[in-house]
Amino acid sequence: MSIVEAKYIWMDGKLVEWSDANVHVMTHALHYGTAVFEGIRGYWDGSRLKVFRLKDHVRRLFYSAKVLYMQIPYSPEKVEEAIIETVRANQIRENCYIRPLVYRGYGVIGLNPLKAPVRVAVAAFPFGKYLEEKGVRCCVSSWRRIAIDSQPPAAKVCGNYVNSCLAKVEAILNGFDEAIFLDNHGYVCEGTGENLFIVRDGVIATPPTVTGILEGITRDTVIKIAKEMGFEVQERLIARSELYMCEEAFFTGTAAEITPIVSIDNRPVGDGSIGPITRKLKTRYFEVVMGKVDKYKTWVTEIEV
Ligand code: PPE
Repeated sequence: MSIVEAKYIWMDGKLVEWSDANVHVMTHALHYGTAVFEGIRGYWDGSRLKVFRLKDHVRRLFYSAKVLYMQIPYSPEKVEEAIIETVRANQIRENCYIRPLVYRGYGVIGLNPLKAPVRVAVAAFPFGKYLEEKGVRCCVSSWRRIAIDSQPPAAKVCGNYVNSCLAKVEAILNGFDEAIFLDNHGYVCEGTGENLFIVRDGVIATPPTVTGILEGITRDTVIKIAKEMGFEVQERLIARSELYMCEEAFFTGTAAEITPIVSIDNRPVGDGSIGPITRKLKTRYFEVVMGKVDKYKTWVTEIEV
C-alpha cells in the first residue's frame, strides 16, 4: 500500500516538512528493530475529525516502550497533544491514519541501546481501506507467531513485525489476501496485523491474550459492543480445525476495522460471504467510532481541523 503524503511530521517536539523527516542510517532501531509504534484512525464526519480511542492507543504506546526499557521523554498528555497538533497542521479533512513511533536513535552500536536517545515522531496522513471490505481469503501461515517467551507480541514492537511481514508476503505470493498465525502450541492466534474472531453456533470466540496476540483495542471494542448487543463472547483457545468449521470469521484492527474472512485454506467460511453477526457488529462499530453511541462518546476525540 503506498503512502499518501501529508505536509508535516512531528519529530521530537517540532513539526518538520514531510520530506525532511529523516534519520541517520546508524539509527539503532534501523539495525535492531528497537522501536515501538501505534496505529490510530481518524474519521472525518464532514466538519470534524473523530479520533478513536486516542488515550488507549497512547497508553499502549507507553506500555510497549516500557517493555523495551524506553523512557519516552514526554508525558502521555504531551504525546496526545502532539498527535492533535500533527492532524491540525496537516489540515487533514478526510479519513486518516496516525502513526506515532518511538525509537532508539543514533549514538550506539551493539545490542545494549540504553545509551541511545529515545526519539519520538508522529505522522498523520490520508488513509482508506486496509483490506478488501467485502472479505478476505486467508491461509494458515507456515510461520508461527513469535512465542510470548521469545519476543513480546503484546507490545507493539517494530522488530515483531518481521514475523508479520514474512507471513503476509508468503500469503500474497501463494494467492491469498492475508495469513492467520497459529501460536507455538498450534492454537489459532491472530492475523499479521489484526486480531481474529470466529462464530460457532451463534457464539463469538476469540483467542485469549496468552496465546501471544497484540491486545487489540478494536478487539476490546468488539468484545464490549458484542456483549452489549446480547451476544455471548468467549476468550478461549481455538483449534485450527475450528477455522474450517465456523459459521463466520472476521478480523479486527485499527487499520482492518472489521473485515470478514470469506475463506480459509480454500474452504469457504459459511456461505463464502459476510455473515449476519459480522455485519451487525460492523454496523455498530462504525456508529461507535463516529461518536453516535452515547455510552462510548468518551472514546472519540473530536478535533476541529
Ligand atoms: N494484531 C497485530 C499483530 C496488529 O498489528 C494489530 C494492529 C492488531 C492485532 C489490532 O490491534 P488494534 O489496532 O489495537 O485493534 N495493526 C496495526 C498496524 C497494521 C500495519 O499494517 O501497520 C493497525 O491496525 O493499525
